[in-house]
Amino acid sequence: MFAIVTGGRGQDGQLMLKCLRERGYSTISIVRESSLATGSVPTQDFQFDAGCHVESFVNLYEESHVLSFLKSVAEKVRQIQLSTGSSSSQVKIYHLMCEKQGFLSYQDPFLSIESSCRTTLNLLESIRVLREESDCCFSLIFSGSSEMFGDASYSPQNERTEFMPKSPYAVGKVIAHQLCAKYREFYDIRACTCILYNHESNLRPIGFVSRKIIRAVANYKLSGRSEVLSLGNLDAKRDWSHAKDIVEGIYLASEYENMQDFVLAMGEAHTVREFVCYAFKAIGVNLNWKGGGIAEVGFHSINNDLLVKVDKKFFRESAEMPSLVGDINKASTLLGWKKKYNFEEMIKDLVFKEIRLLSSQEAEMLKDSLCN
Ligand code: F7E
Repeated sequence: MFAIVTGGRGQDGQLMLKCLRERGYSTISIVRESSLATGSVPTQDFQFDAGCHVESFVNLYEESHVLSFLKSVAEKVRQIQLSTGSSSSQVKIYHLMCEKQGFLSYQDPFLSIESSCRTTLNLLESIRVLREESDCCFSLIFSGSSEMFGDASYSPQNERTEFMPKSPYAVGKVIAHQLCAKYREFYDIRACTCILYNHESNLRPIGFVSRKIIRAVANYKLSGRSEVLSLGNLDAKRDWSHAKDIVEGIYLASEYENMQDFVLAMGEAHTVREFVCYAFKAIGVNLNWKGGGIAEVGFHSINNDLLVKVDKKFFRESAEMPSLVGDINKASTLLGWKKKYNFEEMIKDLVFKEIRLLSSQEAEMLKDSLCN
């Protein structure tokens, strides 16, 4: 079993690679040229054997690069088949990379749109060309976003809900999604989109509100000192899931014989304020809220430490997405997808992991300072 994962250094890429390796896949992780580990080889020269995991760079924006990369993968799969007698010639491509997400896509709309559309089209076209030339059967699983629904007039959204994208990022995702659907219908290529709502883990950068909150809570637990957590709109609502559950859903979608698009979400929306409350609750702290709007603050209910405040600079104003909720009936019914974490369990898991992460970093730093 073979798989290629684009965006291999991102949250979803890392979790997808782990999920695939645990299931015995040989994997190729496509990463940015700048994040290649020292000693990595250019893609066309990579050694790819059964059970191996390689990391490489492919210029996904260049059609000829994508084609020659997939050609060399098909050839290596053929060699592995010959040498091991294996009959598997399927290669799944999990296309998870993206640049300039959400409202940040206004900073570089070309990059944001190209990173979805051009790369997806290059992969689809290469798959189409290679289908005539090789026995290798590629399938493509594209990661869409709830932001494709943008200003949806009703919730929950499902696979048939009209798209009303609000940002260049979301426009790019809609186009790439439709390309996958068209190639599936017109050329009978195995391609689908998983429409992903917010999904979090400790691999998220601090720029995401989930990681910002859990980092602050973990710091508070470890240091006991209150560094006030400054947030934007506490009333903003999101449909948050654990990223591990979402990756499991993507995997099940990729296994589904008759490829189709799936919405993957928790199926309920919560405010940023609720997220903060559950995060502090995980370390045994209840919050008392005072004031409202920009003046709202959250205090430790027992010792009165000031723990949370609102800062206008984190508001998105007109770029804010409305509250969206995913309808996961199709994924639950057809894929048998079941989530391990509810909203509270997800936050607990993230907070405890963050505490372990910070404690081990502190232990490392202490060790370093003793050695120096
Ligand atoms: O914001 C509010 C903020 O930055 C969540 C991406 O994966 O999901 C992700 O995008 C909410 C927003 O994620 C702060 O206004 C309040 O309403 O964690 P986020 P996102 O923008 O929803 C979608 C589905 C994607 O497709 C994207 O690629 O939290 N919020 N206070 C804050 N947000 C941040 N970042 N920081 C704050 O202080």
